[in-house]
Amino acid sequence: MMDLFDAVEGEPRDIQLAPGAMLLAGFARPIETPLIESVNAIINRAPFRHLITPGDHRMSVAMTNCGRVGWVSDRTGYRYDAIDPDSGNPWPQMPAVFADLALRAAARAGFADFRPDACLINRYDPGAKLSLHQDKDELDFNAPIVSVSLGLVATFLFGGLNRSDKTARYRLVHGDVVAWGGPSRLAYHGVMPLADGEHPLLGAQRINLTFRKTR
Ligand SMILES: O=C(O)CCC(=O)C(=O)O
Ligand SMILES: [Mn+2]
Repeated sequence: MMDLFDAVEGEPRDIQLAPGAMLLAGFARPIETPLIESVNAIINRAPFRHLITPGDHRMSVAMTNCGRVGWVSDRTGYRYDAIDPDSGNPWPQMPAVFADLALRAAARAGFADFRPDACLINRYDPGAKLSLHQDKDELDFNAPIVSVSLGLVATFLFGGLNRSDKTARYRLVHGDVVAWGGPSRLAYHGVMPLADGEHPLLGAQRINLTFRKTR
């Protein structure tokens, strides 16, 4: 396990997790306020909800989306959909501050011209977790995934291309960005159960923004 626990929080630095996978520590920190304001505007129109998996399991992470399409799950499967199934309306537009962050972070990680059309917004309350999975519902695997952490600290698991590959653990703090693409695009990853705590800006939760180019 790579130990990042003694690193200085909020100090920008880049760490390679694997070929094509970079942790940009503190990258989103300078725009924390507009990011949080944008999240609040989105969840006003498209509130967080706990999706049901095809296996009839209620996800512990609460989710919503912005962008042209949003990631949804129900008993029939996973998909990207232009309509929020809860409201029947299109998802809120992707704010410019989101698209710009995703573009800049991807470029810094080595992926030029990243134009995501979906942003999945995850809310982890203490105890919520995301089991090891691949992001593979997109049609375009040439584009990376860009993931932004806000709020409480999480332990992120990052493995290889097979579920059984060994995973490394990374501590993600408020403002960290992880980008994975190229040879790591289909790497297995997940989030350990969130530890309780109180973040000065977000309270007892972690918010994650995951940018995807779906087509
Ligand atoms: O919360 C995270 O850091 C990862 C989220 C994720 O993997 C996903 O939404 O697919
Ligand atoms: Mn994922």
